[in-house]
Amino acid sequence: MRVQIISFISLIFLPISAFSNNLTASGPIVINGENNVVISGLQISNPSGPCVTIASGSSNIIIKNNKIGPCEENAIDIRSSNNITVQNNHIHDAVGEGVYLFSAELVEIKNNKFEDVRTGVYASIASKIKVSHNEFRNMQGPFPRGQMVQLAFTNGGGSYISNNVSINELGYSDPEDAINLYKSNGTPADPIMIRNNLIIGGGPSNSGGGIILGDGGESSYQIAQDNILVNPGQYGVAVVGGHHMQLLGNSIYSQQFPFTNVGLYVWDQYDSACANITVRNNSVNYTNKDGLKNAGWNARNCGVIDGWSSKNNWNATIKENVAEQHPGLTSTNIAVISVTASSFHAPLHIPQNTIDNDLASRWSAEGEQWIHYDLGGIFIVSQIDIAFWLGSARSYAFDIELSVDGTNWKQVFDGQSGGSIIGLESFDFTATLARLVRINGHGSTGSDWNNYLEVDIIASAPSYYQKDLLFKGTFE
Ligand SMILES: [Ca+2]
Ligand SMILES: [Ca+2]
Repeated sequence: MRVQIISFISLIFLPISAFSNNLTASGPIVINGENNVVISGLQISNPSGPCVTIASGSSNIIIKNNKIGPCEENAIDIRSSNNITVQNNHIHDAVGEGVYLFSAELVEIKNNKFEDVRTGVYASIASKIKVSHNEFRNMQGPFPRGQMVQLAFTNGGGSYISNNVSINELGYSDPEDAINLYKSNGTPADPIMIRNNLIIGGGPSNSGGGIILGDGGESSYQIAQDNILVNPGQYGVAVVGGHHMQLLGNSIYSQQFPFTNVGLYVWDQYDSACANITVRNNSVNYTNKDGLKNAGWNARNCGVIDGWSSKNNWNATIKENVAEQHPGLTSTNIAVISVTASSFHAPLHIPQNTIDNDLASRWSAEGEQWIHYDLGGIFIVSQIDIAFWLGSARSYAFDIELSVDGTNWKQVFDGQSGGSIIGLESFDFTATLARLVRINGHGSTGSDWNNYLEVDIIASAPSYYQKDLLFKGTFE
């Protein structure tokens, strides 16, 4: 096996963070016509081309537990190869695609984090492409790239795009469609399935949006089901050609933006013999660029659309937290994956004491201080319970901020505890999508110390959402 690895000898002179997880720095890796290769534990970058290349009939290749980027071309470039697994990598800062597939078969891409790449996953002339449980943040485009996932000329059964989270922040990204199926065909028994994806953010493209089926025509047997879209861009979910297409149970919300047009539409854009389209159980609340509700548009050139007028909620009252109204949500006390604080009273009163389910242990910090929780995935947070030291004698002042991305924070609570409660006291607020929770403590009526015995974050996630399967890299 010809794997090129450039090892740094002078580890001591490098930033500690780069090696805190025992990744070995590496230049580009090329696998050419080889079988049974595992690429693991590397920090791979390339200032002049792709980071990882798999080519020429390679088979049984596993790429896992790597940090890949920056890359001057595609982060992972796979051509004419099969049986590839790309799992639990942090793929970032690629001028090209995160994973590029050409003439590839049986590729499973799961549990990765993609960040600042041109397109997350792009496949052309491919089959059996499985993309699930990944996080995609800030696709950089530009047009015609910029998708979270695009499958082009991908045919046959065994392909799906499911349980992924896409976050595109306006001003930090240039996405096109989050998910685009171009001239691709599933089978009657095994359609190409786009299911249970959470898509947050889109624009400013005037053409890109959420999920598009049948792009380019010459398409069939595709299903978009139970996806949640919040401000996804120019449109939410669409069929633009082909036959045997289904849009089922999607929740689509957008506020007004300069680029918003319509929530859900069916239009044979390519004179593609469009037929057998089903649109059922979708909920839409979508505002166009003129400030008018524009939930759905049927161009009426795909024949009778099953369910169009009677089986959808075109006047849904769902809001930005469209996910909270999704079926199957149950709020529970979330097991956070990490807690940090701006300060603590060493050595005893550490931040971890707020999540040990022990009302005898506490976090204490003097003055204006914050404590910060990472939920390990995006949840719908609606309530936080806090037990305070001497909570029945003192009223504590604090505010709560939530964030999906660690950049944009939304204050959901600003107030005081009751001052008469022993044990956990509940603080409710509008259900809000969040991965990160920050409580800013402002002391109490007793002193300027913040003393929290226990903090329970009450949240829910869509029923399909499996936090354990989301990216768990320990790379940063
Ligand atoms: Ca607890
Ligand atoms: Ca405790």
